[in-house]
Amino acid sequence: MIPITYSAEVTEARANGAAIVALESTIITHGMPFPQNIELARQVEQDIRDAGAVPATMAVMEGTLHIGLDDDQLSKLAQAKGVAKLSRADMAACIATGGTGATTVAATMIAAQIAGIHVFATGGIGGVHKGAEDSFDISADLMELAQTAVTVVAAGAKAILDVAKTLEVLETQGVPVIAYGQDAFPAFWSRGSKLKAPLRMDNAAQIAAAHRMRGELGLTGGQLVANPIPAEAEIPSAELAPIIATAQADSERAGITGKAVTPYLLQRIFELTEGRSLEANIALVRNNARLAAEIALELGKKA
Ligand code: PSU
Ligand code: MN
Repeated sequence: MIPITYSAEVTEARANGAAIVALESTIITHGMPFPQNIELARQVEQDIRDAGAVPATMAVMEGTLHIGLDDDQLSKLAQAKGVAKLSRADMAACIATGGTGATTVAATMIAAQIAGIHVFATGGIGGVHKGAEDSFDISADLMELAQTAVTVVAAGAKAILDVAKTLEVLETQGVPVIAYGQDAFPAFWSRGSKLKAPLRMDNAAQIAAAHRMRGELGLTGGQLVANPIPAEAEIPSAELAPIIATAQADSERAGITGKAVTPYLLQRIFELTEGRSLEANIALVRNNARLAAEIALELGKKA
């Protein structure tokens, strides 16, 4: 049996068949500094409630899988040191040994599926890292999208990744990549990019219908919705390119590998932009939460 706990509001939402949106916790523990991380975590949950759905932030705490955290738990996690970063490979061991860990996109999708939650909002997904032809560093998030039926709303992929290779792997793995309201695949801090997204949809109802149809066709896996950052929060990619290159070089020089790579790069970029990247990050996560709530509400309607 899985040691599992549902927050009070998620328990109520499940009983009433209300729309629920999953949220990850690695963005809180490894993606942003304190106290902005807890402020964002609370704000995003409230955005989801304001949009008429219920938030479920996922985490493993002392060996229990939490589907939804109360404010105390959220605040504890945001300030805890040495929290594990859980992907598909780590989740069972963490729960079985009574550990505490934050869920990445992959682990959050697994938790969502266990709880019967179909929609998940985050900032950026993991992907194929630059230089992956040597390092083989490809996030387990991509393979999770290929096998777990959750629609993930993100703002595209950060330029710390090789975005073209990331799109190729998603195509190979049969993951629909849907740009929201535009043709271009958004580049996280910027709305546009030179890359065209394979699919485009202009409203939440279409995304919900496509999610449902994949289930009817018996296709495993989820969908990636790439939602461009709001125009007023955008940072031009030319400004960030040299900063990302510096972060990358620092990471190599420091010999960072494995699951430490993404948190290291994110932290370096926050430092090098003196927090400017953080403001954009917050705006896009909130924007993704609102769209995810709309999709969850659409999925809740009788087809
Ligand atoms: N990209 C971001 N912010 C993040 C992450 C990625 O822009 O917080 C986190 C997510 O939790 C994602 C994880 O699932 O990093 C990917 O880590 P890795 O590349 O080690 O698979
Ligand atoms: Mn990796």
